[in-house]
Amino acid sequence: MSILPILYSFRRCPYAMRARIAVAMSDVKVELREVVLRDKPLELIEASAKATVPVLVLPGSEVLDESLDIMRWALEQNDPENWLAHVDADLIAANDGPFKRALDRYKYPHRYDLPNGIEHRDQALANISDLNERLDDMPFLAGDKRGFTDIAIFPFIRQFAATDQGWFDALPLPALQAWLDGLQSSDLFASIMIRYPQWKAGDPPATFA
Ligand SMILES: N[C@@H](CCC(=O)N[C@@H](CS)C(=O)NCC(=O)O)C(=O)O
Repeated sequence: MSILPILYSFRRCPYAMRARIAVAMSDVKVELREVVLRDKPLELIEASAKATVPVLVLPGSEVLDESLDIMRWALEQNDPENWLAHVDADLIAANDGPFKRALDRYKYPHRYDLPNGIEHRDQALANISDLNERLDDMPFLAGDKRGFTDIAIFPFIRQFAATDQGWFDALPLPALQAWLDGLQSSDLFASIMIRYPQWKAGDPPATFA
């Protein structure tokens, strides 16, 4: 058995991004196994039958298969920027629930038999306008410094922005745009977006963080 915790991840998944960011911030060493979603390894499915990413398998075989739990687990080991003091559960629930639902339909309307995603784009816009209002008053979503809430939410806003970057950039939401720019151009974000080849059983462990 590996002595390091094993993190099953997919580079472009926003849930996996927030888990990797928290793990990187905590500086806890893990073995990273890059998953291709259409070709999931048996080891992932055996660890967690729902087989979403991210999944963290701890030595001793406890399994965390929710990204927010992985973030908490990492930061409970080491939380140098005190991120756990800035958890706004309601805001994160609004992101993971209605916003994510609208984002999926905006980005992939054909998967939902929709002619286009405009209606859902505009629903999502109501949510990000609320975030912009909050960011008019303070630089981050739950205080003066980046924290758990920002990290949990921004990978999804990034995906929303990238769906039609020109449209997003033209929105009159300067506080939100500046917040997103700052987080996605950070060294921390660059460090978790390094590419790994697809993991196969028998590969030497790829360490992360
Ligand atoms: N609630 C889960 C959601 C994770 C999730 O849905 N991840 C997507 C990728 S972004 C996934 O693995 N989907 C399964 C699939 O596409 O087969 C979490 O927070 O970790």
